[in-house]
Amino acid sequence: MTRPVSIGPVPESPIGTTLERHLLDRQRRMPEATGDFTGLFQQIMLAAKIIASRVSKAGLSGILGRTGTTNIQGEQVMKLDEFANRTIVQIVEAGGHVCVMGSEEVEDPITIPPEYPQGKYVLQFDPLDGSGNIDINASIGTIFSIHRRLTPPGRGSMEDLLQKGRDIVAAGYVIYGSSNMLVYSTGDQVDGFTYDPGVGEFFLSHPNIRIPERGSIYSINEGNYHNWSEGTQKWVDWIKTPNEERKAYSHRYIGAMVADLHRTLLRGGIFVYPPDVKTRKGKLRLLYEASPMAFLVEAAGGAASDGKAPILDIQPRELHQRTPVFMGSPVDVADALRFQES
Ligand code: AHM
Ligand code: MG
Repeated sequence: MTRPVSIGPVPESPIGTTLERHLLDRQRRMPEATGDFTGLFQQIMLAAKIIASRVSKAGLSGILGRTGTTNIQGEQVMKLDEFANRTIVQIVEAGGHVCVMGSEEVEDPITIPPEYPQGKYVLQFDPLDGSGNIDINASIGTIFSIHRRLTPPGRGSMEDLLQKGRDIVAAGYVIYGSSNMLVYSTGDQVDGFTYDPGVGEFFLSHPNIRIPERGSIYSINEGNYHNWSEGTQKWVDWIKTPNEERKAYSHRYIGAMVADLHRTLLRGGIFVYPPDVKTRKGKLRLLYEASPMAFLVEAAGGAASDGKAPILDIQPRELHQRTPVFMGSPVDVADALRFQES
């Protein structure tokens, strides 16, 4: 007779909190919720998984793409940012939860085809931010924000898109890095979820992210030094010089806003894209880059300014409007802004 083999105590359930569960728990706590928001978010989550899968094969599609314009299935090889844009549009437009979308890749508002319902939300996104990093296999991301529509039921319009960041219902980003993460907020707190490719789910890994009061890293494209105002130049000279209160700050610049701000959220410090001294304009786009990130930074206890006012209070006038950006730990942002006044 064979003796039973002891397998020890039954292990605890390894199941963590999935993003799906997190959204449903939130929905249940709001009795007036219709499930529309959760539905839209689930579509964004699906798009993120599809984009992540394609991004992880980016080097491969480059090799295949070099031999001609078709891949081995005989399909056109699309640029990754175009692919990301189409993925989000096609999934969300059919979902029935939005009435109009705005994307960095598309000049005009993206309306919903008549065969689909017109929803009550407005989605704005940068499908693949930092796309210059694709070819060198460095981090890139997707940024998004959700507003309620302002116009009555029917087709959405530009008016729905030109809303302040302060009125965002939810914003987030997906970072495609050494692991893929989705970080989002509805304004009360910021939560981060890491993607487990084996399971195909995002799991809560960074609950309630709080940005440190002050960091030790500044992040700016210093190659533009000679295009900056004297105030910005003096601030950078000051921050990289040690004084009696602190060491010199370290400099880090990945060149993808999502990645630079992801580090800033977790470690503290400051990310800056200042105005050009001649044009007085910034590079980053207000509606689908600066505003969603400012919403997350403020929700995590940080500050986000265009140099004069909070980014979330800027009234947008154009879909692709640009703005200067000073974001991060509240003390570091306050220091940078003091130099802007000089
Ligand atoms: P993109 O959306 O076309 O990729 O451009 C935005 C990116 C940001 O992610 C990044 O912070 C910035 O542009 C980098 O610009 P620069 O190369 O001028 O430093
Ligand atoms: Mg971008």
